[in-house]
Amino acid sequence: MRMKSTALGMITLCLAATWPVAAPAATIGFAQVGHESEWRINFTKSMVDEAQKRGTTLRIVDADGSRAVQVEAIRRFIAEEVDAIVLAPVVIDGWDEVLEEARLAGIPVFIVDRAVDADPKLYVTRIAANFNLEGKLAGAWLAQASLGRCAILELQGTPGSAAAVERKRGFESIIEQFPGMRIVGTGTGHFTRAQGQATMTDLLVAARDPDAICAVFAHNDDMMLGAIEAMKAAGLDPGRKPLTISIDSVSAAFAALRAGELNVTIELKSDIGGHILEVVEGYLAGRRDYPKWILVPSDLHEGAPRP
Ligand code: GYE
Repeated sequence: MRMKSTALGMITLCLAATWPVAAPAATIGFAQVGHESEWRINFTKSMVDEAQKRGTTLRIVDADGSRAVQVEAIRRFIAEEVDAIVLAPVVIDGWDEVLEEARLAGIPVFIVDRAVDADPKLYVTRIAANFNLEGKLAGAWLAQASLGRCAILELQGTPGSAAAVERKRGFESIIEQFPGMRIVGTGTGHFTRAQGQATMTDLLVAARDPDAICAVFAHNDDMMLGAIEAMKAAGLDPGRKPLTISIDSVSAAFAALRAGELNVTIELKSDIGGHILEVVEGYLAGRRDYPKWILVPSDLHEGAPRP
């Protein structure tokens, strides 16, 4: 009896040594920002679909816009000994301590979408679009459409988030080249439709002459869709005056483009789950030559056909 089981054990060992053995499916913890916009919901879905396709176990925490919840989620992922952590951070700052904890536990971290200001040694890479370029594209479109003369209202995304900071910076870097272009009112709409509408209502009340507003720039489509309602309620004709520019290219924005209420939306791909998991699993399989920023390219969509 004993002899038999030893022989069997040896056979098993031999097989393991000579046949390629499939790597066990990875378990990945994903700390997601929340569900504030159509873009975000599409992004979460693309992660779920892609994980399913690959047989990857994905544990998702929806932080509902809270950094504290994300920090707690990362600590839980570390305690659960996941193979990798994917962090889509709400805001830029406040990550060093928890990322150092992940490093000490030997768990690689991948930053996706918004950026962090943590020491780059604490994460493998960041997979994201160029938010600054998106702001510049929006500013350049408006400079041409208004011939460099425009009083602008701006709806900003979540304060302290890389998407809001960089889109504002990129947009301003273009309009400050034109003495006739100016942001005359600005406020945050936290990337949501409801707050975009509320903030635009306030900005229009505060504007000395709402009819003189030449354009509205919103850091995402959802806020713009809310703002369009506020503009209409104030008797304005969005898409004609003011001109309307936003970012994301979600399906509801295309409907607004077709209705002539939105002039332009800068595309930010949300189906990036495949791209992200490809990198994470490549790393887990031993690949180490990733740059610190893997760029997701932007694109531009206009409302009206060119003459
Ligand atoms: O534009 C917005 C979302 O971080 C780039 O977050 C992302 C932004 C996106 O809620 O719709």
